[in-house]
Amino acid sequence: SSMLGLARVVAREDRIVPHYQPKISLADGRITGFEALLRWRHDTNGIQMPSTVAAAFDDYDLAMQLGERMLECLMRDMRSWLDRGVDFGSIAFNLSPAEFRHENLVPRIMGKLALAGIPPSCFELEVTETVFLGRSAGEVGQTLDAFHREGIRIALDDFGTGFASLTHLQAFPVDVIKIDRSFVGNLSEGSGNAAIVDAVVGLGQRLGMEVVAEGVETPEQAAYLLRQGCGYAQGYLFGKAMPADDAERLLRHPG
Ligand code: G
Ligand code: G
Ligand code: MN
Ligand code: NA
Repeated sequence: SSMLGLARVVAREDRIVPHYQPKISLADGRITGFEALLRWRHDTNGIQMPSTVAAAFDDYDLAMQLGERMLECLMRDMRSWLDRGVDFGSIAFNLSPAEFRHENLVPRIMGKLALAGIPPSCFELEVTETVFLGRSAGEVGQTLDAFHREGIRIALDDFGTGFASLTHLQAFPVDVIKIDRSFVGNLSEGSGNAAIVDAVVGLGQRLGMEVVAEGVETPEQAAYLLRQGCGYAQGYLFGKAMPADDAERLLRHPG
């Protein structure tokens, strides 16, 4: 399709411009890290969203190529920040199911971090429950355990929208639960979403996992989440995904 053709061009040429969305600690409003989100530069139309190449993430080779380019950009940005003493916390990378299936996933990523001299504690992987599709729990567990042993934190993304979530939380070394933004939209007391958010926050606390609420857009939502004991948040209230330079400026001059 033309979307795959476009993705091929994006992967081949030097067009990827990773954007970084701040993740903040609700207790003190401080930035604890960023989620890296794919963006690419169109010759005339400016910065493009990942939806323009979404089909590429279902194509094994293209997903690998885009992931590879993204990772190169992230290593470069993290190296530059470390060199200049910019404390960015940790950068979270979204791992596509295709990349997750790749045999050499763990050495591939650990090798890149080592080559760039990035401590594993500066890096986090976000996986959705789609990585479990068509694979045994054993296989998935081995990969996640291997990352974990290397000091890489694992976040379960879009939590609550997938399937068998509770099983996964117990069976795998999950450090972070990201509550999908569809549950954060309407948090008025007594709403169904509030019940779901409360339950997931409680689950995270009991299981010793960090909980991040996604898609926080209003101070009321942030206040509700803080009251319920949710530790971290992402969303337009705190910042959209932004280029590396803007992320650095935000770190130097918060608020
Ligand atoms: O960046 P939004 O602003 O539009 O992201 C849309 C979707 O694309 C999200 O589900 C997000 O997880 C996914 N996405 C964004 N960047 C990446 C990436 O680098 N790799 C993968 N696999 N998915 C990404
Ligand atoms: O699926 P994943 O959680 O990786 O993707 C994050 C997506 O959510 C990106 O498309 C990002 O741009 C979007 N996003 C981040 N914060 C907000 C927000 O506060 N409101 C809305 N509507 N979307 C958001
Ligand atoms: Mn994500
Ligand atoms: Na998400």
